[in-house]
This record gives sequence, C-alpha cells and structure tokens, in this order.
Amino acid sequence: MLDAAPIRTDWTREEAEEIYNKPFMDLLFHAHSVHRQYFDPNQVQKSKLLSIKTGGCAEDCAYCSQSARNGAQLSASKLIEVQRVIAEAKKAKEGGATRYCMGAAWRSPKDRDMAALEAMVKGVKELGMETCMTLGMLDEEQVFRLRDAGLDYYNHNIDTSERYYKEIITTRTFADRIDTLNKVREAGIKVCSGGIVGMGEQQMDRIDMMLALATLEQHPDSVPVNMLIPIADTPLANVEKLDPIEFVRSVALARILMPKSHVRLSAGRTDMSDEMQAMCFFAGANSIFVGDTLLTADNPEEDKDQQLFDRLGITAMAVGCDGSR
Ligand code: SAM
Ligand code: DTB
Ligand code: SF4
Repeated sequence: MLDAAPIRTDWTREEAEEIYNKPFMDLLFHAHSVHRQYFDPNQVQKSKLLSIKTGGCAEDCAYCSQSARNGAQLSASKLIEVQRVIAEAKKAKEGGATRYCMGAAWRSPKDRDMAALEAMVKGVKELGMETCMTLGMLDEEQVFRLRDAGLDYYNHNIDTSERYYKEIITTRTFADRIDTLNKVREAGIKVCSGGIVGMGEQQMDRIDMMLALATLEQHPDSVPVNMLIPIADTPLANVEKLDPIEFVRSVALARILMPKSHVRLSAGRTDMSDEMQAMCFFAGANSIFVGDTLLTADNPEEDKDQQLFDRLGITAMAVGCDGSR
C-alpha cells in the first residue's frame, strides 16, 4: 500500500510545471492515484447554485454577464426574498443536492443586506443542507455575522494567475481577493476558491493559479475549476477556445497539489462531451453544480447528468460526507 500523498503548502513552480507537463497518461495516472488515497472515486458531490441578486455589478470582470461595465444586456435585480431562497433550496434538496450556494452580483454586500443574508443561511441550514455564499469582498464584521449565522462555505475565486489578473479585472486586485480569503479562513468558515481557465491565458497562468491556491496557508476545502462560458458582448466573448486536454491537465494539477480538497467541475459543462467530463472525474474532479442554470448561464439538465452518473457508476456524495477514506 502506498503512503498517502502528503498535504503540502510549499509546492514550487518547478514542481507544478513538471507535473502539469507530464505525458498525459502519466499525469492522469498520478492524479487518479492521489484521488483514490483520499476519496471514493465513484462518488461526486452535488451543489446547487442560486443567483440571489442578479446583474448591475460595479466590478469589471471581463468574463461576466453581470458586470454593469460590460456590454451584456442583463438587467439588474434586487436581492430576492428570503422565503423564495428557502423554497428553492428545498427543491434542490429533493433533487439530491447537498450544498446550496447563493451568489450575488456585488463588489461587496451592503450592511443593510446582512439581516436577510443571515436569515437565508439559517433557513437553508435548517433544511439540513450545507450553505455556501459568494457575495464579493467582505469586511471582518460581515465575515463574523455570516459565520455566526452558520455559514459553512464562502466562495471567492482568485480566477487566474496574479500576472494575468490585471488583464481580466481592473476594479480590484489579486491581493484584495487573498485578503478576503484570509479573513474567511481565520474566522473558521470553510473556503471555496478556484478560478476560470480558457480566458486567453498562457499555460503558465493556469499553473500559477493552481500554485497560488495550493500555497495558501491552508488549501481551500473546495476548488471550483470553471471553463470560461463566453458571454456575448463581454470582452472575452470571442476568445479562442481552449484545448480540452489543457482543461483536464488543470483539473489533474489541482487534484495532485490539493489532495484532500473537493475539486469542482464547475461552469462550462454544457460544452463538454460526456467523455471529457468522465476524464475530469478520473483526473480527480469530484463535485459538480446540478440544475439547468448556474447563476445566469446554462448548465446540463439534471436527467442528463443522472444518465451520465448511471453510465459511469457514479453516485452522489451524502451531506457532510467528505468522501475521505
Ligand atoms: N460577485 C461575486 C464574486 O465575483 O466573487 C460572486 C459571483 S461571481 C459570478 C462567481 C464566480 O463565477 C466568478 O469568480 C467566476 O470565477 C465565475 N464566473 C462568472 N462568470 C463566468 C463565466 N462566464 N464563465 C466561467 N465562470 C464564470
Ligand atoms: C464558481 O466557481 N462557479 C460558479 C460559482 N462559483 C458561484 C459560478 C459560475 C458562473 C457561470 C456563469 C453564470 O452563470 O453567469
Ligand atoms: Fe460582479 Fe462577481 Fe461578475 Fe465580477 S464576477 S462582475 S464581481 S458578479
């Protein structure tokens, strides 16, 4: 029996580069071997997303349909009612989702929104689901209020390498992102942080993004790996499509560098073949978003995902079960 891959936060650029550039079969074998040491490879966790405040965002993220600064024609909505969120979460639970992720198109929440956000966390938790929110940057008081309401996870993506970040977002810095992640972790909320590949970045940016996550003081508990969904009228609408093998390499690198984290095959699955998704699961992805809508963009229909799970002999991970062996 092999010793379990150690959990390291001192990975070097050279090591990450060497792993990423292994012959593909060697890379898949390595990633899958690490995956099996910490997880049941036939279990995938299901999360469900809900946009609780859509559009009109002050930030200029070049990929996003919700930025008021992009040309995308998405109208801004208000924060939705607490009861509606809880009703939607109930439906998601009935559909087999164990984690409910509530996302808002904000640079950061306003204090006037905090009471409603706390009520959403409490209501969804009472259903027996794990709660996650993604609301932009948080100050310390907001972090404490969400933690005390019972928030399990906070999603805050670093999105790309520090080098490429400035090409994608100018209204905040990579360091701002890390600052919120540190506040969240220090308060004891679990961290969900990943990024997007296929934004016209170089291979070294994909490697550096994974390295930045894997050298945080603690690995994020969840690492979403999104494939860019090109949105009409945004600066990235016509970016060249990434070779899918590069995407699978990115998933494998995440799994090898962060052996115990849930690696989520996130946005972009509607454009992936079943075979590519199966390869991502083999490479160590063990979480997906279910339901036909992400925040604003399309996601595969639930029965299509169920058929894929059935064909692959994959079952859904139970709530609170991290799949660890
Ligand atoms: N406003 C908050 C923030 O930016 O942290 C929360 C919502 S934001 C939409 C959450 C994440 O979704 C982004 O950080 C990005 O990684 C991902 N995302 C947004 N638009 C995307 C797209 N078109 N394709 C792939 N991922 C996307
Ligand atoms: C994450 O990494 N991906 C999710 C979640 N965290 C919030 C969001 C994907 C958004 C895809 C584009 C859209 O639906 O607008
Ligand atoms: Fe706003 Fe988040 Fe979209 Fe950036 S990614 S524009 S912060 S909703």
